[in-house]
Amino acid sequence: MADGPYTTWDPDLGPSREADLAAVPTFKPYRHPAAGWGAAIAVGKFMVLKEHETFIGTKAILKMNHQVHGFDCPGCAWPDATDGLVLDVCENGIKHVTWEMTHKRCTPEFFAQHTVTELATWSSYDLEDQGRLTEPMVYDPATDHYVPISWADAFEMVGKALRELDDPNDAAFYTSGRLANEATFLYQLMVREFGTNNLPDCSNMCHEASGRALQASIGTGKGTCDLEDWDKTDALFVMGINAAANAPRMLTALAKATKRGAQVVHVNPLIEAASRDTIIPHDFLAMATFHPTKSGTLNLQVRIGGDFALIRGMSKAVLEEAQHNPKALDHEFIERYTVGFDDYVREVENTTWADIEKQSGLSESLIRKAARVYSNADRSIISWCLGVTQHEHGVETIREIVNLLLMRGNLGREGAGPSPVRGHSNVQGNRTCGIDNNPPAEFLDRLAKVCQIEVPRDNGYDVVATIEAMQAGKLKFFMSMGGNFVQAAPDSAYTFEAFQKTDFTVIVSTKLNRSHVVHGKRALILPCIARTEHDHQRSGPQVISMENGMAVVHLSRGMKKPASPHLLSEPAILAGIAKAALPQTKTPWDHYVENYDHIRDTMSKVLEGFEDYNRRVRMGLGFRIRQPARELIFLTPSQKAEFSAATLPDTTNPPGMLTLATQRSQDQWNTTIYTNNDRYRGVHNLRTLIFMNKQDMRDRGLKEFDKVDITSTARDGSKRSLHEYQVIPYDIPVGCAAGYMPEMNVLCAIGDYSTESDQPLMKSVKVTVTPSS
Ligand SMILES: Nc1nc2c(c(=O)[nH]1)N[C@H]1C(S)=C(S)[C@@H](COP(=O)(O)OP(=O)(O)OC[C@H]3O[C@@H](n4cnc5c(=O)[nH]c(N)nc54)[C@H](O)[C@@H]3O)O[C@H]1N2
Ligand SMILES: Nc1nc2c(c(=O)[nH]1)N[C@H]1C(S)=C(S)[C@@H](COP(=O)(O)OP(=O)(O)OC[C@H]3O[C@@H](n4cnc5c(=O)[nH]c(N)nc54)[C@H](O)[C@@H]3O)O[C@H]1N2
Ligand SMILES: [Mo]
Repeated sequence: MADGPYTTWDPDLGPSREADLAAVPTFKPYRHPAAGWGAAIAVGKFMVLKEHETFIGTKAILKMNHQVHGFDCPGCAWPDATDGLVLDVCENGIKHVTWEMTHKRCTPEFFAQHTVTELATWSSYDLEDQGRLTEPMVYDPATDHYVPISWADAFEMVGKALRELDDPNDAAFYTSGRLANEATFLYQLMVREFGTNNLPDCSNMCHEASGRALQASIGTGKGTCDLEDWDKTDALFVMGINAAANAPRMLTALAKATKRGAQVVHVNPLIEAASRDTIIPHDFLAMATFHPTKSGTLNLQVRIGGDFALIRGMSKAVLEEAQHNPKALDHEFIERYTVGFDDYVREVENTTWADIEKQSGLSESLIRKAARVYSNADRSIISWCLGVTQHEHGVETIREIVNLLLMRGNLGREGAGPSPVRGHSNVQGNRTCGIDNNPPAEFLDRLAKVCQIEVPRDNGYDVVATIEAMQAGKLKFFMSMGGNFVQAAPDSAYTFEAFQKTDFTVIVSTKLNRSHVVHGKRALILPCIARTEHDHQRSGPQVISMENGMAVVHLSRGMKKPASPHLLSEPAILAGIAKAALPQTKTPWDHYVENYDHIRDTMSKVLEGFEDYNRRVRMGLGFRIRQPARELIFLTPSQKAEFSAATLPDTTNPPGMLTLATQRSQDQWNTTIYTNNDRYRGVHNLRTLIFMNKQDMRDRGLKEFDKVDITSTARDGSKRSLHEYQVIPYDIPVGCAAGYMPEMNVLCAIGDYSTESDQPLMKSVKVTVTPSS
């Protein structure tokens, strides 16, 4: 098969290395505890050297995640501590806030100095390093520059473009998971009133599999656990999460668990830093005495894609134990609350240990050991993130996780249940508040009734379908609330080309990124107030709210003067666009923006679980959205929790190939790259790398830091390549490899998404690795 046509982009996205000649790549396996002083020093360096923001940073950090007066950390969706911890922050969050509060400004003067063609050659780091965007800008094709435009003209430009479309489905509206609930609700209202469900979002690449699996198994698309459950469980399984880097505040929960004698089992092809020990960052005594606490009791180094087999093996061991131990299963629970158990048992019995070992890459004895941990625990939680979801069989794997939990009644009681770890700080709230390209009919009915609009009923485009529609010339208009669509999406070169075919791209954002410099024929950059900043409207200062990864809805209050006097809030931008696009609208857009309580009043009528929203969200820690499955009410067709009975799939590699997982370094936030370091994996000054097992290196005649070309083969046979990546020998199973998103998105073929979840297969790219010529 010939090379595919879209193989031309070889990105190096971190800080330019030429700028610092001393910055030679180094690698030395990391052996220290996670968090602790390493993190504190990293934060200090970041704030002082990079952003010169020590003072602002410190003040802001004291307000971050503060139970009553603070703003919600924009870093991730991990819930805030509920046990009176005043300073529940982490390295990530501090970097994230400092990044947002930078003193640097990306002004019209900057845009006057650089053509967009030139900016497109810059690294992602250099683009964002220009600082906060200050004014609305429009692309001028005559000069190839972005030039200032007034808000009124920008709104009219968008409104006119939307009014002139033949079909509302010729437009798509993307959301990245930071958008607060209030803006989210206005956004989907505008889009649906306009007439489409084309609402792709970052969840399409993230936890779509979790939502679909949990919906099918237990009738709610969310996990059932909260932080108190994490604090009470006896066995905690952490699958496919790089906790120290991506959800650092989870380290505290893991350390607390081992301290009280709970088991913490890590399932990951890589031995990540969180699986060993941590110095709890806000335990001052531990910090002062360098005292580490264990954050893991067992490591299971599965093959990439081997999680289904591991869980199947654990189920098999539990069922075998049940033959002589009546307590191994919770018969009463199975009988009362579930259906499909017998079919599941048959399927498990039909799965051989040989297949389980082959597919998981783990020995039967190790799997039995994990099963004993599970069986010996009264209460178990299984949590997971992208290592489980971004696979062809993500949905079936999560359903298998639920099967295992159901067998021992680990649902609907304290300290037990499924617990997906969400990414962006409000990604779960986005879905709750209506960002869904396949919206449930009941939601649309209520929206139509309360807001008195006609709603579109056809399903809309997700991320991949949006890109395909762009390529086909069908998508004329693209708008994005936050995020970095072109850089986060799979198949970079293909996606760039698709994006550039679009007539008009409108990006609401805080900093310059790739989605502004790879752009549609017409393009607008609309800069907004960030979460850390005051949002003042006609009725006075406003508060906004988010839902964390454990379904708690809580307030966030910005504290800093906005980065520029020309910025508008996200609700104000949406209202401006809505009024211009919908001349007949009866929706009271100005009334909504004047006081966000008005938005919440409407939301409380449309969204289940949001009754009395304005009052409840102002109570101390906010409120938890009711989770029927937690109360053993199952909104499934059978009204019970449903066992699935999938056949164990074959996920082994084609001969000569490796399975590559594309993931984050410790020092990046999705497409935002802070440095070229990955402290917890011992790598410095290098992102264009591939982690490989030494055996796989020997087979290919490769040594540490050797340069290689990586070529992926898609399901349709097309190939994509990256060149001159450097090899790092790593403790990872034979046949598996890992490297960084978003550089490696070049290798993710657009057509390679899961048939179960529609998620791009970002953790199982089939590649060959050869020495660079
Ligand atoms: N610092 C930082 N924090 C973040 C983010 C960030 O970019 N930077 N992003 C946020 C977002 S949006 C999200 S969704 C989350 C993502 O959080 P994670 O899911 O932790 O993200 P990844 O870095 O993609 O890492 C996935 C983990 O899965 C493992 N893995 C890969 N393949 C497999 C597999 O087949 N099975 C198993 N069991 N494990 C596997 C990898 O070794 C890695 O540890 O983090 C959020 N928090
Ligand atoms: N290969 C590969 N690709 C992946 C993944 C992977 O694991 N592997 N992970 C996927 C996942 S889980 C996700 S979530 C996506 C991430 O995809 P996105 O959410 O689209 O990307 P981010 O990098 O988080 O977006 C960063 C930009 O958001 C803007 N921004 C920041 N704060 C605000 C704000 O308050 N308001 C507004 N309007 N804009 C703001 C800034 O301009 C910044 O440049 O990437 C996906 N892509
Ligand atoms: Mo994500």
